[in-house]
Amino acid sequence: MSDIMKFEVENGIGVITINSPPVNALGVNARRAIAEGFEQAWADTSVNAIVLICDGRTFFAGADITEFGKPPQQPSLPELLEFIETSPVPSIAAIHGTALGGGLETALHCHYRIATPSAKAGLPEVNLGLLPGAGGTQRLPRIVGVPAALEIITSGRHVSAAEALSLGIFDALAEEGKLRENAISFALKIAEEDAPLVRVRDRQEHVEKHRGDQQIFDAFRKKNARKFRGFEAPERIIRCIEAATNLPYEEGVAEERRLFMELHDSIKSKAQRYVFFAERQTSKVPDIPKDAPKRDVNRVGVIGAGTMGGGIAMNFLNAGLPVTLIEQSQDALDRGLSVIRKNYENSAKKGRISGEQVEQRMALISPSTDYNDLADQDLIIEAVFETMPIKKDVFGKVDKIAKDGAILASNTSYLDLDEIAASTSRPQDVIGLHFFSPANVMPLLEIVRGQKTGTDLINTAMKLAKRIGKTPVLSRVCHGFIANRVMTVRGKQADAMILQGVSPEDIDRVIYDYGFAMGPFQMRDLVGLDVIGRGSNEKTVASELVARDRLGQKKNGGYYDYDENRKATLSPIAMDIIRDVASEKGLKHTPDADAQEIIARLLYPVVNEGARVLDEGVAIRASDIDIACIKGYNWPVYRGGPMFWADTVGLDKIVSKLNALEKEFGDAFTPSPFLVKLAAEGKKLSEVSL
Ligand code: T1G
Repeated sequence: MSDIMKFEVENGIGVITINSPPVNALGVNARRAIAEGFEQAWADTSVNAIVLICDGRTFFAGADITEFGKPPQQPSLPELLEFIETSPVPSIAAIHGTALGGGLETALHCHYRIATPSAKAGLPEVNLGLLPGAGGTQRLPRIVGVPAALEIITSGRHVSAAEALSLGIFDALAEEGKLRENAISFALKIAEEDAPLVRVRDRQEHVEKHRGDQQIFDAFRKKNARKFRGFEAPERIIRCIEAATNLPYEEGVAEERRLFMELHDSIKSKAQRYVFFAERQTSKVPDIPKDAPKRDVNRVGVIGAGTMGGGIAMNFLNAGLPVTLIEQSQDALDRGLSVIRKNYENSAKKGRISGEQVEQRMALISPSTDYNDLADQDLIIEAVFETMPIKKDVFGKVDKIAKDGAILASNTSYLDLDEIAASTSRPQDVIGLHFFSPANVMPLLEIVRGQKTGTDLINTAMKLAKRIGKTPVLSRVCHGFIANRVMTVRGKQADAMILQGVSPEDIDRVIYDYGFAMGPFQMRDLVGLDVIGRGSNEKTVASELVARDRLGQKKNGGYYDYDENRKATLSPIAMDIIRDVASEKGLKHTPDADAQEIIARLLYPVVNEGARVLDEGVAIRASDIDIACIKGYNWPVYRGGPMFWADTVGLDKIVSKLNALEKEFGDAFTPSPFLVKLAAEGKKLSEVSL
């Protein structure tokens, strides 16, 4: 008898309850328990209908992702679902929380679905580089129709209960908190009606009307080509839905199985499944238990209402937290406030928030030019100019004003937090909260732990990150912390390569083809060369472009010239500057570099720097570095990040190439001894954890 399944009969309704924390994932024990429950229900002649429900936080949230890649255990999910669908009595799935992936597929093998108003449904397998592999691609179109199924399955989004009801995914809504009771009543009504049992698989009306219609699929592919670029799952999902439309169910589900296994065995899906767990590891700090003390944060102060300060403030406003926004002058404050308002109004125009929410959030701001207004804030974040004297001055002032126990945070992107902390009387209350621009958009939040930062502060910051919808990554103090430090080497090598005669266009194309949204030079033109090159005194191509007032897309072009449609063509002026700077530096021309060479020159040093970051204890695990690069620099998720990707390339191959590059170009390529050791021992870089 399974200890995670309870079977009870109430008024002739057999209630199967599964309780398999944390999310009732459909691991082998849950699958066997469900089978047992249905067998008990069918053996009980008093049972006229069956309710399948879960205890805990949610209905089945999908297959157990930890089982992927391991030897399959019977019954497989498809086998289980085919089994429960043979039910001779009506089966009703009672849904709360998030019925996702295999969880929703389980519900689609029941005759009916009832849910709480707060429940959500979805087939998010695409986020794992997979597709619904237990009939979801064949059944959802049979309920919601082809267009909606294409959008829901390729986006992987959660569908609200109200939308699910209107689409027919749910047949009824229960009262919040009365799911079990309402599901039993619903089952009683169904049993009394004694209507013929219709299986989802037998419903043809929604798919028949698109039979033979190739256009709907081709148009969908075309519309989403940019979004799907580099991913393998969306195209296979579309093919499954084509099969659902044009083939009998059995053939369609066989095609789904075949395409699922192709994805399951692919490196890109393994990378995305790795990222799924990696992003859930980042908030786990080995020396800080989850229940460690933390501080309450209900009021936030932000010093600096510029691009970063305004964006940072918006994160807290979005979470409903009041923000005291400090600037040096009323003009600067007004400018900052108008940018925040404009950002919100743009979101409202796009329908992301309502006009009322714009006003609610703006009303949470207390603008001020007086530091004394920070006296009762729980958390004070400075986002002032990135120079140590200014940071120290700000922290010195805040130290005198902030209440005891206030958290004093710096948004510095590379300065020494310990030195900043030392300018206060309370280094244990000082932490780095490094947001990535645009701060209200980019999901990465590097939490910088100083030598004296209190563990309760770390715990508080980890929970605060989740509260404001950020992915936290813990970093010790070093120049550039994690994401900027490892990704800066890519930029350095890109600069070196163009001075050795490799075209910026070739470099950008190779990096784009690897999966980044754009290459380093296109990115600089987009961000603005005056921003990129700020603070550097060295004569570089970028500084020369700025000197000629070529700031990138925003002014006169940069590495590229742009037509009225922003179509880029490599700029002859930039090429002249490159040749001038190269000849001044006396750099030798490198033979034409092919894509493989460009990838090695730009990305192997990133891997190498990541190994150093690990070896120095700056990051607590390799997968944190991957998450930092994915969430901070849009490293393609289907590559898994630099650490995971390095394992797919082979550490020994990377080390030997670095050795060769070191001989040719010097110590920028000297392999990290830690990387050399891992390669020699045949270990995986992505599995390194403190
Ligand atoms: N399998 C195994 N563990 C899972 C899991 C899953 N499907 N979902 C969550 N967990 C763990 C997670 O690692 C964490 O563990 C804990 O549960 C809480 O998760 C055949 C092939 C359900 C919305 O993709 O989207 O079905 O860190 O921190 O923020 O067609 O988890 O505590 O040890 O995310 O409240 C499809 C994935 C699978 C859903 C809850 N299903 N999960 O979010 O908590 S493939 C999914 C989520 C499939 C079939 C196919 C979220 C959540 P720990 P959490 P949360």
